[in-house]
Amino acid sequence: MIKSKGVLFLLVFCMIFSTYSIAAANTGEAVIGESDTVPKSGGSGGDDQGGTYFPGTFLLMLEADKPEVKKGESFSLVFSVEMEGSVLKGGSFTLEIPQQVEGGEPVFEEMTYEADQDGNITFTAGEGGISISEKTTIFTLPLTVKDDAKPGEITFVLKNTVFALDDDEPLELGECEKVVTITATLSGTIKTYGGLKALSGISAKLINTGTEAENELELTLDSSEINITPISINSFDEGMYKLSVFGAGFTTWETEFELDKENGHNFSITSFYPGDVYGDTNQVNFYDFHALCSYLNGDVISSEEENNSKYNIKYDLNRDGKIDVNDAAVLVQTYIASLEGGKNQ
Ligand SMILES: [Ca+2]
Ligand SMILES: [Ca+2]
Repeated sequence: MIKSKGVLFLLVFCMIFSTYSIAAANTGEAVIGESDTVPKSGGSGGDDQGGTYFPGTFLLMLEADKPEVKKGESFSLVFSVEMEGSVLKGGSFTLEIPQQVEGGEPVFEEMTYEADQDGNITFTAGEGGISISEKTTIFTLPLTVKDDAKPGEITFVLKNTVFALDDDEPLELGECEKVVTITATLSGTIKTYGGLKALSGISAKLINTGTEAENELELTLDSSEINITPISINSFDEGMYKLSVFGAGFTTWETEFELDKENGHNFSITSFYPGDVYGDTNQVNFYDFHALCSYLNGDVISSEEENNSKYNIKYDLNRDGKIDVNDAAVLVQTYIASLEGGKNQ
């Protein structure tokens, strides 16, 4: 269902295609007629020879560089215009930005602009204006989907569009909109313990329990947690899945669930514990502490030393390249946390 919507939106271009009827008078003035598709119109034009030159066709386009976006993903909204034979001097518009996204600064082509807090933007072209004939980009707006955005369609509306063309009165053009779909995703955060420095030997897999097809998930580490990079639900068949997070020296975290194509999944994992260096019970306990201390035996074992066959990553619980008393401290900390949090929940 979401896929078919996505195809539909590929076809949705915001276009206001406005044809003006022009009646030339002997005085050289041209009268711009009312248009069904442009709520208001105005302006006049003429040349010294009495002919009419005011452009007959306006095409405004609001487009996105991606029809579907995920939580946390960046994309661009592009406003462009096609007006045969016109020189654009400046203008203004109001841009409504849905709350599911946050934006950067718009980037105007060869123009300066001012924006107020209500989304009203006034722009001015450089000296002499900008000649427009073929499709010309007015601005590009970089946007990012917020991490708490709900999946679904969002609409960008550009309205109150006024263009100053040539030396004529400002011309009020219509409204323009673009629909973008935020796709349901699988994402998550994994709490870390003891100041984890790297993700060496740590991975997460999504396994279809029916077909046993496996997908390795991309992980990133920030100061306090591991993030599962959001992945579009549309990539997966419906059915039951297992999510596993595992690492050398860590307890394994697993859950089974039915894929929710409408809403997606966001896992908050707090019981992926460093310290399970001994035994197969998926627990951190005194035996692990004893094993680490015996292995360490008062030495600092570094992965930096050449041909260091003694370094075993499973004991390097904070993944700083050394096995030392700090890793024993991590084990104690995680042992307490695992007592409070229960066994591998
Ligand atoms: Ca253990
Ligand atoms: Ca270490």
